[in-house]
Amino acid sequence: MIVTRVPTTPIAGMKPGTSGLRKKVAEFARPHYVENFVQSVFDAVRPPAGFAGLALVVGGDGRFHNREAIQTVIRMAAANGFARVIVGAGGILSTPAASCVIRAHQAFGGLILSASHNPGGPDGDFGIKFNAANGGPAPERITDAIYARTLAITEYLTLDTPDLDLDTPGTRSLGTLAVEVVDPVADYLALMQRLFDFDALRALFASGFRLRFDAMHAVTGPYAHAIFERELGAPAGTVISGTPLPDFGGHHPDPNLVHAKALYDEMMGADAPDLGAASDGDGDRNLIIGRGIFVSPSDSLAMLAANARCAPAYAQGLAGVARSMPTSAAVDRVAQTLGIPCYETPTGWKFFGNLLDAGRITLCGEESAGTGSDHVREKDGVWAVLLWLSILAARRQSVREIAAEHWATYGRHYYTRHDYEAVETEAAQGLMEHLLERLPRMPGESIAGRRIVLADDFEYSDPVDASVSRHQGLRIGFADGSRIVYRLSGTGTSGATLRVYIEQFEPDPARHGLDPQAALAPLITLARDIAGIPAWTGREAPDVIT
Ligand code: G16
Repeated sequence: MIVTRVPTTPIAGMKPGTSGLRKKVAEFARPHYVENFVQSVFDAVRPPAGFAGLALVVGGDGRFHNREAIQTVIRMAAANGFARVIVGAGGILSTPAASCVIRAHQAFGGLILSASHNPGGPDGDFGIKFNAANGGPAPERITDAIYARTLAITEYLTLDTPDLDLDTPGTRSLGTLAVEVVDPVADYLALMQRLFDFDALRALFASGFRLRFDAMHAVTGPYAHAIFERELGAPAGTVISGTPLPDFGGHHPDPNLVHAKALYDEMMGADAPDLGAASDGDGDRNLIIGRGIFVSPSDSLAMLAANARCAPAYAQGLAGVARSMPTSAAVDRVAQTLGIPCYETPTGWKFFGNLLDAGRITLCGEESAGTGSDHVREKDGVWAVLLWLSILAARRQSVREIAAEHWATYGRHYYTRHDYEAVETEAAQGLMEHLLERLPRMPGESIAGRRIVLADDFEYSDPVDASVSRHQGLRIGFADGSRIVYRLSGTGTSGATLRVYIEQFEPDPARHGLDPQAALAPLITLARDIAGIPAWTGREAPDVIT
């Protein structure tokens, strides 16, 4: 095996964001771009004894540029001395499945090629992230080291070899590297069979229960066809848009009420199925809609936590739960009732890793449509649907009935997120800096009849490794328990995306049936006015409301 050492120079802007490096495809397609980043990852994580004897998992969500990038990664893994690469057939592995495969095969780690819910195709986005041996996204100290390496890189190691056949399962050699092409679904399906009672779920479908799962022409198609239709006996057609396409069929694979509008409309229609669900580009997010009712991700997390015992994996109860800071406090109330701890972390799944590894939490989730458990170290869209199905099978009630009972028991956290996308970066930063500067004077002030009791820049001290993460979002809390949070997204690729998270607690069951936008209208206006959003951004209204 002749290793080629290619001289290179640093390329600016390779700082990993909320979840790895995400850029336009055109950027990733530049000469040396993928190579510089992958070599920087290898250099940052290389053990003292090198990669000899170690396995690397590689897979992606099938988006445009996936196949080219995977061939590059495999050549570089061989040149850098890995013993094995485990790659999903066709270059496909959903993000949770990649996490599962890393853990199942005791791999050193994995490279996941995805820009998640971001649009795909030649003009869309691409991304790469490194997951460690626990199956989870690299923590900040590793992503910081990777970034530092991208600024100092002088060469990368590769081979001058033709592309490998990655479509046929089996093992082939590339120099001293064994390349194992595996069924992307097999390990993941085996794990789901251990977590859930597949017989009970088969009985649910046999009783006429109807699910509609929109795979959005993204990576969950093969998983959903295999699990819902073939294993659990849901009729053909249960899974729609189930073939992964490089451009996601021209759609935006973000399972929210804007991009999964057709599913939403079907679920609000006269003959709606019992459960509607969707997942995103790389299969880690989930959207849950019951017949006639959308369940917000924050509520879904709370309802899953309250009912997790319905699935065998969680029958013994939960060790604890966690949510990202902007996620509503609905799950906090469930934790309080269950008498278990509830942790508040910054946005980003990587922050749950230590808590899961230490056994402090069993379930966690985020407002950004992510829910997961200690079964892998990523959020998991198909798993979330299986847990909802388990609850519906056990309780024999509709989603609407379960939600109404939940709110009657715990109260309802009305919640919405308003996104202002592709805002000029300087304007967005100016808005945040101006607000940050005013925060210390806010506590004690009253605005529009609401007294501010908390105003800060969220900071997280990890209880396991004591690392501190600063500047994780600006919070303004009011005496009545309502809250506004401002953050700049760490996953966008055009300008800045301003996220405004708005939450208000409603204890009175007589007021639980309102439309969230109506229930929150005064607070939404307040959020706009406090930050001066139109003046800074030139926008009168958000681009996406979830
Ligand atoms: C990623 C992260 C999530 C985060 C989300 C939104 O999700 O894994 O933890 O909540 O981005 O982040 P931001 O608000 O910074 O855009 P995904 O599904 O894109 O990998």
